[in-house]
Amino acid sequence: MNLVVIGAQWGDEGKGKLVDYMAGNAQVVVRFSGGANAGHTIVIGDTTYKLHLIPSGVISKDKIAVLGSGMVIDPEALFSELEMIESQGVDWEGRVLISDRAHLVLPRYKTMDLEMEKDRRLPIGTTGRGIGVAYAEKAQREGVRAGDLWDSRVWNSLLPGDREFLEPFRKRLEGMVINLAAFMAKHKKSNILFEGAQGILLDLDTGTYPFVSSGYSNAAGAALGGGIGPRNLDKILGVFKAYSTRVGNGPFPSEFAPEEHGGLIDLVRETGREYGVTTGRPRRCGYLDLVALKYACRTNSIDALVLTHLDVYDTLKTVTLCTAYEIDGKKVTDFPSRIEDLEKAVPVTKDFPGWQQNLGDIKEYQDLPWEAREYIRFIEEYTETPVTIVSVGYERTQTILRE
Ligand code: 2SA
Ligand code: GDP
Ligand code: MG
Repeated sequence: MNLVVIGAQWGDEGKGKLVDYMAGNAQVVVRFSGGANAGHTIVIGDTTYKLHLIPSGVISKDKIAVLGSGMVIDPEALFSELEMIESQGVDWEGRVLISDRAHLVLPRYKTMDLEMEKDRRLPIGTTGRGIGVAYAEKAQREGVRAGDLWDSRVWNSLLPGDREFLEPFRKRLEGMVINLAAFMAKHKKSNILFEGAQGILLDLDTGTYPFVSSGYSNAAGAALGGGIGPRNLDKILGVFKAYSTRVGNGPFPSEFAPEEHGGLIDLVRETGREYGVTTGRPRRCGYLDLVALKYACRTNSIDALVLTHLDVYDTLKTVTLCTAYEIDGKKVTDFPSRIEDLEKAVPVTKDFPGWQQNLGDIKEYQDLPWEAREYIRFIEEYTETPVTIVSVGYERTQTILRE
């Protein structure tokens, strides 16, 4: 079975943790988009792995981890990440493969990214990893793909500086670069897990444009960036948190007001460790936004939702979520495309009684307090999508499977 895991909000929903957990049933894990802007955290016992480019499945010994065609790969960042996981005891040799169609990030893209950001009238708050430039070069048909390192026609057409930078990687990447479509055809009987990056509200097409990243975070990207056709995607899981976060600029209708609930921001940020894995930036925090989550379900064919960070709300007397927006005096439940509307939107909220107990050790769904189950029931009813997995802590073991 081919399973897709995507972020159903603005990223950092806990995709890394879930992919590592689900990798147990897969033989191959394919990251289908993004680059070293992403930060996926996996905690196993005392060890914390912070991955940016390498698929989260790499932590499990016998899995093949593929960097897919939809990715933009900074080769320097890739090798420093491989060294890092190696120093943490992960034996990756022979298990990390790269699509020959994946694009490479050159050092000058990172400089351009930072410079463009300075000149923008509406700064995005990019991670400075050259992501937007790499995808722009790809769209302009000026990009360099991993497989092009051995294409003499392309190689000879590169700028001398770019060739000089890439030269050592021709050797280092040799043996890692594959024809992904052929690989997928060969593995058609395997269970393949497709790992998304960022979240659907940062997707170039379905996100809050222009405050988005430049890859595909939408589930549809799993086919394009993963080397298979769309009918071969069997199941789509959308990961979301019990609340919302966003790093960088752009509209965030359910963002906590600075004075909200005497420190709800601090509680969420500190308990949920809401700091950027790549840049260390504090993440903006807010209520769970069901208008946005329903939009994610609609535009990604999400079969089932995975709720994470429920434990972060353990101490609250009241748990609140957003059910609609009020825009110019009108109630809106369809996620708008206009930034102006999203900025004007006043969240319409609904309160639920808090459970006020620790969820971290609970293993069975029916052992969750009724207040937590009621919160989940409402989310399912609103989004018309079942919540089949609940995460109650950052450890691999703190995961409740419902079915
Ligand atoms: P970019 O660098 O061009 O992709 O930035 C464009 C926008 O996309 C946002 N973005 C992210 N949002 C959440 N998490 C991301 N990964 C890191 C993490 C972020 C970090 O896991 O914490 O460390 O800051 C990620 N990557 C890109 C970005 O903030 C811009 O709003
Ligand atoms: P990703 O980008 O979606 O993989 O998520 P990140 O790794 O950027 O951020 C998620 C953070 O939350 C990481 O620090 C995880 O270890 C942590 N985390 C994941 N699931 C849970 C959970 O259920 N509860 C808590 N408290 N933390 C979690
Ligand atoms: Mg992240």
